Amino acid sequence: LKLFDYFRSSAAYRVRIALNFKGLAAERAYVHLRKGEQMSVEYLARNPQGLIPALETDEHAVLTQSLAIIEWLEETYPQPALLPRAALDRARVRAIALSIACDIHPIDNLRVLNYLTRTLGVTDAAKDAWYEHWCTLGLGALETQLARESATGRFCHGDQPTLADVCLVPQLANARRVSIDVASYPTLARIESVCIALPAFADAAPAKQADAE
Ligand SMILES: N[C@@H](CCC(=O)N[C@@H](CS)C(=O)NCC(=O)O)C(=O)O
Repeated sequence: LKLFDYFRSSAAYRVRIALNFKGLAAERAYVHLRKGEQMSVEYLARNPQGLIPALETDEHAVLTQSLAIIEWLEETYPQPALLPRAALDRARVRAIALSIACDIHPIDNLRVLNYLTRTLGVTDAAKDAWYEHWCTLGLGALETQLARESATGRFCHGDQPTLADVCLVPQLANARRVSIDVASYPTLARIESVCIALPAFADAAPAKQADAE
């Protein structure tokens, strides 16, 4: 396995957690997003979207989209599992994961923020307000959901880590980077503290990566 990675990419961070959780080693190829390496001819040949992560399998298939990659890992290396067994439980876990991966993360992505400032000419302050608005809106809804649902346990779903936690922890790291007060989401912060005590999560943290700056 070879992961096309960037330490600060929260989508790649999800895949790093999943790989660690399943005890899988992956070679790394670093793609520096701030230097625009995701738009190099070489990388675009692998992923025409120009987004990190991508995972190259041992058979040289290139997988893209972090959740598709993690679902592939789950199907190929089922244990330990990141999805519960029952269909209703799986739907809840996927819904939490997708509320982050589809509704929070994409509109706060680097290329969106660059478009706001470089193309639409909004100020840095307005760009930061955009980020905070969408991030706090999404995290607030997730806090309400997780706080009131009995299916929430030590982790987002029950007492084992799932795909939902794999998405939550990197998104909270992103929120902190833009000075959002994570403590104001007590359920999310509590789950995060349980997750980061596990080596699979801790070792995937941006600061621990070989390309960290
Ligand atoms: N939905 C994609 C999102 C991938 C994504 O947006 N990756 C970001 C880093 S977290 C990226 O490569 N951004 C480059 C850019 O915005 O130019 C996934 O889950 O893999």
